[in-house]
Amino acid sequence: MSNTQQQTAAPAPPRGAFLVFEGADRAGKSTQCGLLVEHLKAQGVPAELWRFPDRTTAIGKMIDAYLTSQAEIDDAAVHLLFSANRWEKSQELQRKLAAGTTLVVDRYAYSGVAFTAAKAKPGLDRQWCQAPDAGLPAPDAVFFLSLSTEAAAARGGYGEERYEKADFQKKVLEQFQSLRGPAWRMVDASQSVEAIQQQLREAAGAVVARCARGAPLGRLWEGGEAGGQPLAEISTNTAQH
Ligand code: DGP
Repeated sequence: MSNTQQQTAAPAPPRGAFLVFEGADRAGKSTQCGLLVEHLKAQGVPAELWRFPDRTTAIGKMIDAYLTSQAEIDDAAVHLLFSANRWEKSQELQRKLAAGTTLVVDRYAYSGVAFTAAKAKPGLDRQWCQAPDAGLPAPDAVFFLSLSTEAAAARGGYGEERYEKADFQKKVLEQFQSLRGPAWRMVDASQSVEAIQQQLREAAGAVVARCARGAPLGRLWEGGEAGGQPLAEISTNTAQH
């Protein structure tokens, strides 16, 4: 970069943080997301809770019909619907972040890849599964709530929806493992709600502060695919993205 370019480069504007929660069903994502949003608001950080799939849109209603087994949709087609559901919200998502709102998002494109790849259908490999989400805003942090299928089942069993079966959830967990990237923070979800929330608050606070200083928003899948660390390790290394 030349001297002139260095002098004219404007500092990146402050923005909200894009925090994604992932994990298998029953890991406690919704509870932790809700608690984190309330905490951030109480701290004076503008924050909203989002979730994918967003079942309120026209595309989301098709996804809901599929998940509740009221509709059968081809595996490739439904994969593209889940991705389209994220794309249709992406402009609003970026506007909110730019306006300084932190978004706590329950599931994102990682679920998209893991759930379809776990079906192990010919032609629907990892690369194919990732392609439709390429270019979406990348989260500043992915909090992965890690819980064994056995522990999840012990929490009262799975629900009625299409994917809520132990053997399938095991395959989904395997797929998630191979998606771990540098922005991931692994959280042991077998701990108490309070203990998990405390760790999340500390880790999220550091990410919110980094984004308030103007860290640039990335794009999927430009962040590399390796390097996720356990949450305990990142508390001494919060600058890592
Ligand atoms: P939830 O509302 O978080 O319980 O999610 C509904 C179900 O849909 C859950 O079993 C996970 C699954 N799911 C979430 N996102 C995607 C996606 O993008 N693709 C697929 N195939 N499944 C998804």
